[in-house]
Amino acid sequence: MKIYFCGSIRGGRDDVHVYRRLVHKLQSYGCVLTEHVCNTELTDTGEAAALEDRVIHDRDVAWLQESDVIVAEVTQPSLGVGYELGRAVDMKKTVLCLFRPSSGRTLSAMIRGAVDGERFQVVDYSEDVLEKVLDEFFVNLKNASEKSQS
Ligand code: 6IA
Repeated sequence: MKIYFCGSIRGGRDDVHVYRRLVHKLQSYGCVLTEHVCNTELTDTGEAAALEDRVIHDRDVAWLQESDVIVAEVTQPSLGVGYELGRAVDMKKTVLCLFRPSSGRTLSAMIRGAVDGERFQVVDYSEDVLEKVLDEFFVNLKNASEKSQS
């Protein structure tokens, strides 16, 4: 299974420790194409590597296309994550968005409002149940895919 993980980079790196835990757990389900998102050396100026923005964009869109599932941590608002989610909806991908209400923020209506009871989900969670939330999501995903094959 190919997993595309989204998390804020230039939108701010406050939650990088959460991204690390999520990516670590996601790696038990498959290959995470975007492991760099949880790199603690990557700053919000995004200059850790000399990749041009166009190259980053085109490579990420290709990875999105290639992925089986997209998991996004959406607590820290990020234009790039919002853009990736919009593209993912257009590609009819299965998407899980994770939001921490304890942040005191209110999630964008364009993300919360995209929930369709089918492919696009938003789960409000807290860090202490992070692994459990992912376990539930992937078990349901597996059951749904087995059902559609039988
Ligand atoms: O607007 P933001 O920078 O917060 O957007 C973050 C999202 O866009 C992430 O989910 C990434 O998938 C994608 N993204 C943004 N910047 C980069 C990037 N910069 N590299 C890869 N994906 C990115 C250079 C970092 C370097 C380690 C290659």
